[in-house]
Amino acid sequence: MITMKDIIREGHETLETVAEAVPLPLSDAHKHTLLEMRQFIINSQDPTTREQYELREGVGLAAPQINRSLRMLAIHTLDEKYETLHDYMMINPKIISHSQQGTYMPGGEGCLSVDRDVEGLVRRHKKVTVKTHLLDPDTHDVYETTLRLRNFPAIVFQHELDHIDGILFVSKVESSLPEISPIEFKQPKSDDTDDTNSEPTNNTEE
Ligand code: K1U
Ligand code: NI
Repeated sequence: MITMKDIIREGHETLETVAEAVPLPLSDAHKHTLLEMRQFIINSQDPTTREQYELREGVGLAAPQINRSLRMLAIHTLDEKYETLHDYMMINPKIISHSQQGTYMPGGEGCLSVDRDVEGLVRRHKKVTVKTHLLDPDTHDVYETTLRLRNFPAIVFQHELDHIDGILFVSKVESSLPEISPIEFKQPKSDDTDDTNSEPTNNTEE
């Protein structure tokens, strides 16, 4: 099980190194690592497990953060409207196109490899189209696909992609971004809202 002890921190050379492409077909060892990375994120989002193992809550994790210099990453998060689950284990992802429009996290970004609050905003593409191999969490099959991500999931993806390119968000912060708009997060649903279909759906890729 991955815990905070396995996560390397700012200053470690692996976090400043461009990671190597992952050989395909995916080895059982690399499959295991990616599944463990996804499980870490899920554990970190469960209040009981988070407290028991003293985890920091996260929505993504890239292999270099556990000192594996490989182009693999996991994302497990709802979108900014709390409607769609984005659950991906990506191998050798590439941005094939992106919007001209930019966006940013209104309160700045955080990182499990950075143990301090960093003030400032990080410019990101609002939409990205990503070609990647995905590991299926149920069948453990690997397949190639194209994903279209926008807003919060797109920001998380770009943050994780930076990790596999040896870049930390701290090197990208700007004090203000007046020409672009931040992501708007919907207020989390309260119990008294009358929404007959409030379960998140899974993002479907093509
Ligand atoms: O890569 C990492 O260190 C994970 C990092 C990813 C990330 C954070 C913020 C913007 C983009 C990417 C985190 O998950 S930090 C925790 C976090 O931001 C968060 C946790 C729970 C709910 C919502 C956000
Ligand atoms: Ni990070």
